[in-house]
Amino acid sequence: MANVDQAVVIFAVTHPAPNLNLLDRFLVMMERQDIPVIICFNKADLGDDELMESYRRVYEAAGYRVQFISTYNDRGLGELKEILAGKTTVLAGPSGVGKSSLTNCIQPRAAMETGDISRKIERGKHTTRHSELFLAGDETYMMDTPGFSSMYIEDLEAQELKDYFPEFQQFEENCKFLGCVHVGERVCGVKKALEEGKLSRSRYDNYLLMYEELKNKRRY
Ligand SMILES: Nc1nc2c(ncn2[C@@H]2O[C@H](COP(=O)(O)OP(=O)(O)OP(=O)(O)O)[C@@H](O)[C@H]2O)c(=O)[nH]1
Ligand SMILES: [Mg+2]
Ligand SMILES: [Zn+2]
Repeated sequence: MANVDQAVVIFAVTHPAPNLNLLDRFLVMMERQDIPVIICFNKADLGDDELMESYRRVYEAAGYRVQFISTYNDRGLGELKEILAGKTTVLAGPSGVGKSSLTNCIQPRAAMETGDISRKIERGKHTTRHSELFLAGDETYMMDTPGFSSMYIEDLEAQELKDYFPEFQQFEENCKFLGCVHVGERVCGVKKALEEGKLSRSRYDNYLLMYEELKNKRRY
């Protein structure tokens, strides 16, 4: 992803339901490459307000900008255009969330093919097969990409993972041990914050899953 200024990661609020584990993995990848991320939930026309607010709370608390959009009723598209203006942005996300639909909304000449999601398994059908870059305004470029369905974090020591969860940092001064990984340590500021509801449970649980995965990988 050379020469990219930022990534807009797109998930659907529903159809397909967002896989927050996949989102958190993507965020770690981008944090590692120092690429700013805007989190965009599409299909807001189908979304339940309470659910959408819960997503907003989790990710704004983690320090990310969260935008709700709909390519069907144009909700949030004006703000998204402002986010894109003057930058080169990669649109990333799982299949079927509306990346190509959004590309067509912003640059109708893109004429990207879009595809229904499978009703039965609620998954996209990998309609877009190659990444394509489009001019979307003055010095503004956007790249539509194929949907991803998994994300492997490589070449990372388990104990470094915490550095890519930006919201942990503010609580680390309350950790007793230097290099605390916030897993089994006694007197841990991050776990305390979690218990006090100052940190999102889903973010922390996904941290733990990734941590265990990275730790086990080292044994091979
Ligand atoms: N309800 C609703 N459906 C949408 C919206 N935007 C896109 N869709 C539908 O979602 C389906 C998938 O859209 P695409 O644009 O092909 O999704 P994609 O992310 O490009 O998928 P891949 O190319 O497979 O990665 C299509 O049936 C679209 O019509 C929206 O805002 N609301
Ligand atoms: Mg597509
Ligand atoms: Zn700790």
